[in-house]
Formats: sequence, C-alpha cells, structure tokens
Amino acid sequence: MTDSTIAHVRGRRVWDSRGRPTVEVEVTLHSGMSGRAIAPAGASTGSGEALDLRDGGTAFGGLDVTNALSNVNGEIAGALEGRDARDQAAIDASLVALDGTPNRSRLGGNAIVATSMAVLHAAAAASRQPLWRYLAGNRPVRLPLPEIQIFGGGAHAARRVDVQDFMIMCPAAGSFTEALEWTAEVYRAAGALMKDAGKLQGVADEGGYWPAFDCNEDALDTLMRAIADTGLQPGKQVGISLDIAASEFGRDGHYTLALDGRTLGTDQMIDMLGRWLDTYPILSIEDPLAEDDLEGFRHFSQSYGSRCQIIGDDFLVTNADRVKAAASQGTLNAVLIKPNQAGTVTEAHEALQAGKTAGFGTIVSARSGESEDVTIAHLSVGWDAGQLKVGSFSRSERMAKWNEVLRIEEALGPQARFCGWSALPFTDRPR
Ligand code: 2PG
Ligand code: MG
Repeated sequence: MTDSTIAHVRGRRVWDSRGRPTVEVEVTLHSGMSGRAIAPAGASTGSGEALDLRDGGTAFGGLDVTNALSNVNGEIAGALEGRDARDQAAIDASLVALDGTPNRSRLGGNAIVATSMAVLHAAAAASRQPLWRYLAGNRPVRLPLPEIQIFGGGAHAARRVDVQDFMIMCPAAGSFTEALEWTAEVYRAAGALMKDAGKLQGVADEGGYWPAFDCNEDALDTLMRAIADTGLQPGKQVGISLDIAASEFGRDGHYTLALDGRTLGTDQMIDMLGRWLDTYPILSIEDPLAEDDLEGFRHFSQSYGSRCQIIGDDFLVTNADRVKAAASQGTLNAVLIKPNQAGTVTEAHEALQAGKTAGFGTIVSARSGESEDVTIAHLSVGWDAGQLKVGSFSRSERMAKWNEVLRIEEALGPQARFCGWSALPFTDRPR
C-alpha cells in the first residue's frame, strides 16, 4: 500500500447550473488526501457520446441520478478501492471494462467520468502539485486562447435563433489576462446595445445574452457593433467564433431553420455559412453541418479550411478513432475535447493527442450544464491544448473556469506563454 492507494470512493448527488441533479465523486486515498469531481451534462449531444444514466420517472423531470450513484458507491467503489490512483490509464480501462457497453449505458457515463476525474484529482493531490502541473510534468505549457460566448442560442435558448453559440476570440491579446479584459469590454458593450434596443432579456444557459433577434445575421451584426464599440478591431484583434450545432436542426442533408421555417439542403447551408464567412471576421466555426453529413463537412473544409478553424463536436464526440478518420478524410481541422463525451480522462486525452498528431486545433470544452468544477481549466493547460471553451463571461460556473486559468497564469509567472494566433490551425489570417 502506498500514499496514493485508493481507500474510498464515494458518490453523492449535487446540482448543476441548470438546477438538475448530477453526480459528484470523491476519491480518498490512504494518506487522507482526496480528489473530487462533478459530471457536467450537455443539451446538444452527439449520438456517439457516452450516455448519462438518468432514473426516468417523474422526479426532476426524470433526470435524477440515483442509479448512477448506486453504481459509484457499489460496483465502481469495489473495483477501485486498493488500486493506485496514479495508474489513470489502467483505472480508466477498468472502468470501461466494468461497464461493458460501447456507450457506458450500464454504469452511466456520468458515474464513470466523475470517477475518472476524481481519481486524477486525488493523484495530483498525492503528488502535492496543482493538477495542471501534475499533468504537464516537466513539459512546457501554454495558456489557452479562450472562446467566449456573447450571445446564446439554439438548444441553450429554446431555439430562439438557430446558431447555438455566438462567441469571440482575442488571438491578438498579449496574455490570457488581456484576452479576458477585451472580452469583458465586448460583453459589456453587447449588453448595452441589447439594453438600448429594448432586447435585454437575461441570459441563456451558458451566460450569453438571451438572443432576442429576428435572424442569425442580426446577432452577428450586433456582435460586430459591440466589438467596434470597445475600440478593438474586428478581425485583427477580436474575431468571431460560431457553434452552429447543426445536428440540432439538420438530418439526411436537410436543415430546417427555426426562425423562418426554411429547409436548406447541404449546399445551401454551405452557401449561407460561406456568405457569413465573407461578411464577418469568423475565425472558427463548430459543427457547421450535421453529424451525419460527412460529404458536407468535406466540401465545407475544402472551401474554407485555409482561413477558418472548422471544429468537430457532435461529429467527432471526443473519439480518437473518429479524429484519425477525419484527418484522413479531410473533413475538418479541429476537435473539441469534452471529457464526458469520451467517458474517461484517458480517452479524452487520446482524442486530443490524435488531434495534435493530425495538426488540428484542439479545444478543451465545458458543457452547457456545468458546476463549480474547474477540472477542464487544468486539462487545457496541463495538456497544452491551446484553446478553451467554457461558455460566456457571466454565471459563476463559467467564471470559475476563467478565474482558475488566471490563477494558473499567475503561478507560471514569467514562464506564462499565451497561445494567441498559434492555437488556430489555419494560415490565412484576416487582413
Ligand atoms: C457544445 C456545448 C457547449 P452542450 O455544443 O459545444 O457549448 O453544448 O454541452 O449542450 O453540448
Ligand atoms: Mg458544440
């Protein structure tokens, strides 16, 4: 038995940022050190994701997690107690084998990912290092380029507009601190514009302003005005990033827009996005097409991949094999990394490494249902991912992550390096 031997694994029910039940796991080592993590939850989910186990029935809309918690406190605890928390890969492999299903539906993706992350925290605590440093070892790390939401939309705002995330990126900022400062100004300016227009109606699930717009372009124009109002240069200093989350409204090559009820074919969808790319300084676009539209992705990437980051989220579901296939098929140039989509820390890391090997942009990402858990802030630095997507610049489940990166930046001191433009996988910058 060593200091890092697992003594207890305990699951408990806590509540997420949407007021829904979720799984927290606490792993205590023989030394008395411990690690804790909370499972996040998506609203726009890819069909290939690890599955959250929910009770069904009437309580809390069927979303309770008592079965997932029983699995943590029963089978999972039984399998992990006595194991060394530093053997992350072996522990994650055991969790996958114990579950035995391709999508973690027996024990629950929520039970498994919270356990996997709690084991990681416990191992870092045993090494008496912050998590990001434990992950990085002696390798140099960089502070991620943040993607920050200004307006919500899609499944996070009752489909008020089609696009799910209207975000900004500040690749010309000199530091992570400065990127947040610029973002804070844009967020304030956007709020003021909404107020003046009589459209300020609170915020959506990830803290971006509620999208009280008549069309998607209205949101883009308002975003451009907000950037300009701060005195920052759109394109050169502050770019736009969109998550279309097209699987939410597209299938079999047909895309039905919520606002006007129009149905577009794949080519028309690509034309519409292409017009946006020609009109606005869009640096990044996520899930521009639905997860079943491989040809659409390939076509879109061929047309725009040299001047825009094209991210697979629902399309890749943080799966290393899918990332490798995307690299050989030329369907995109970046991958979103969500630990709960993959199921375990190890699988998420494998997907990230596959992305790096392919020369892709790699973005560690939160979910729309979040908590005070800041694991992903540490993963983004410790894995040197280059980018971090957490939602907006309000609501403490979002701010907790941005603030944690500020603490890491301070701890790095003179060694702090901000990714900026280098995080983006394309060469033709906006002029
Ligand atoms: C996404 C995420 C975060 P959700 O689609 O990228 O914005 O949303 O967690 O609902 O899948
Ligand atoms: Mg997405």
